Amino acid sequence: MADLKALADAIISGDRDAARELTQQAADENVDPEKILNEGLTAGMDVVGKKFKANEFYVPEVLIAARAMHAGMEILEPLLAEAGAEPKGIVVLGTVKGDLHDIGKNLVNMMLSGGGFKVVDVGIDVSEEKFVESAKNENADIVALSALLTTTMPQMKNVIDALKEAGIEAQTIIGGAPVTQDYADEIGADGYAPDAASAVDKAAELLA
Ligand code: B1M
Repeated sequence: MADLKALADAIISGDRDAARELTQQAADENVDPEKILNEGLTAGMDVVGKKFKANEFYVPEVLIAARAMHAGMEILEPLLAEAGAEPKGIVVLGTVKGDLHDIGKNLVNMMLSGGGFKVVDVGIDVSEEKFVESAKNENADIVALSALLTTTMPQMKNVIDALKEAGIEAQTIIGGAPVTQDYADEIGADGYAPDAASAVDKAAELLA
């Protein structure tokens, strides 16, 4: 019988083969794909996020868990699409212009995807025009900006201003090592998250 607790545990321990097998087993038994996602894959990633925040897990453990999550998602995605399951929200995510750092951004992507959001990753060195265009095209609920350099932080304000100018109502979340809540307040971002797991909480809070 499908064991979603074991599936969550497979994600937490980063066991890709077990994650794939247990997802397939649950799908074969016609368990609702949303239930498999929420009680298996996302439940596991939620624990991973909490452990990461508490410094019990580090970047490698998160990457391995995300890899296991992807293995399950490969099976689940077509089933979710068939069932017409809605994501929790659409997030356009990128590292701002002039900045090539993407390891943190990729973790944010993995956590948000694991948390049930549709993430459109627009990459690194992304101009304000590109953020505006993607937010429009994707009908984004959230535009999420990462910056790792003190010299590229001001670009976050340019993106936020450009979104406002274009009349885009998406909420904005910013993060990255030099970014702070004070800075978010200063430039008019809707939210700040200090780490990838907190970005999921913040996104959920903003869309609640
Ligand atoms: Co660069 N680099 N780097 N670098 N680099 C730093 C950031 C630096 C602190 C190193 C140092 O001097 N001690 C320094 C910045 C100084 C500053 O501005 N304050 C620096 C510099 C100066 C530079 C160059 C200018 C160096 C040069 O060429 N002279 C250059 C700039 C290139 C450019 O971007 N234009 C440069 C280049 C590079 C590499 C390309 C070599 C490489 C990046 C590879 C890649 O990303 N694919 C690199 C790396 C690896 C680093 C360090 C060593 C590690 C960054 C990292 O990935 N950390 C870094 C020093 C350090 O941090 N120890 C450094 C791990 C990652 C998981 O953490 O990205 O902080 P982080 O993400 C966290 C949170 O910040 C948060 O969640 C993540 C996980 O919880 N977070 C968000 C991130 N984005 C978020 C978005 C959110 C929410 C949370 O919401 C949307």
